[in-house]
Amino acid sequence: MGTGVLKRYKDLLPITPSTPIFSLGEGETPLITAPRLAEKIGCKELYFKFEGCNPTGSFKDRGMVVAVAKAMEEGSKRIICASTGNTSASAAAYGAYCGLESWVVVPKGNIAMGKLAQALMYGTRVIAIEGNFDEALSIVRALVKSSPITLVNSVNPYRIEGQKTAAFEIVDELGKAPDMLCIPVGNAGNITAYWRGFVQYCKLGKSGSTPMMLGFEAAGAAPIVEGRVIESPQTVASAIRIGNPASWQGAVQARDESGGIIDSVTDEEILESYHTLASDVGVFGEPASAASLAGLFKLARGGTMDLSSKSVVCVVTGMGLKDPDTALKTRADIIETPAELEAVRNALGL
Ligand code: AN7
Repeated sequence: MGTGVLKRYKDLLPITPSTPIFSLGEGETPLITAPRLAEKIGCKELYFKFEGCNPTGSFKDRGMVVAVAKAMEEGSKRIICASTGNTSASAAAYGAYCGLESWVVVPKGNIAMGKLAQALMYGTRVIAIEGNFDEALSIVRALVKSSPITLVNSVNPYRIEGQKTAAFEIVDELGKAPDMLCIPVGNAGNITAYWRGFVQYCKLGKSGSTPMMLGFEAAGAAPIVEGRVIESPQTVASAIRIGNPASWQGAVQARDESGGIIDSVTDEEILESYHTLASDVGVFGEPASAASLAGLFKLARGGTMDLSSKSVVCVVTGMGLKDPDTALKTRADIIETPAELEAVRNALGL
């Protein structure tokens, strides 16, 4: 349909006659089937929901278009967010489209290069704090209490509403809910949103069941798994370097109501799946996005769950091109030769 989230899901979103309807082309992302990897893992069907195909390269656009439309409806002129990178790129793009002033607060030195480039190009004001995401979020939450600025982090309920549309798309495409959904967990807004979407579709009679929700945090940034705030979270997956998720309760509820789990995966496991996803499936996600596949591998290795009859969807939350540094740091096997036929032939072993 190519109409965007607001138009396509008008009836299932908090939209009124005075909500502006616009789109940068968010949503309708591919659900990619991966039969060879399914066989390797031992599950019946495996799909990747590639959210990197959204206009700014991450799932955030689904929620941002709703949050920004509502900000416009309310007459707001300025938006702000804290971000590990993707939210800032998305806020900046939709802010630019709507002519809003946008500000983003990011953890200095811990945001992928492509995301920073996006925020700057879209014309947002970037403030890099000497601190982490959790500190940035508490600063912007305090700021909006005393200034007329709309907060567009996922504590803004319209963000979650928009993001649930990814669950709708999965059910629409498969004709039913999958048995399991694997998803990275950072600030925990997305797992909350997917669960809301699956439950809503079930209540509407559009699916007969809801999936088991399997959320995965990075091991050095796993507050929900450890049951405590992590003061100084660490992980190669900078997008989910979060120690005190705003939607903590939403994630726990999704886990418990769906009979699922929230577990952690190590940086090593994340990087291995990051490479597997690209080289075995042709899907280049960013490191944080590989946490879902890493989690599925861990589950399969653990052997506690019989996956052989299960259909599994792994959410690939963001585009790998956003973080060329991690790609090039972990895959550097380039062969250099003189510009001669023989040299290239030799290099290829022909
Ligand atoms: C690629 O941009 O929090 O659990 O500030 O960018 O809903 O937070 C990003 C999070 C997963 C985690 N994958 O989602 C931000 C930000 C990617 C992400 C997550 C993020 P949530």
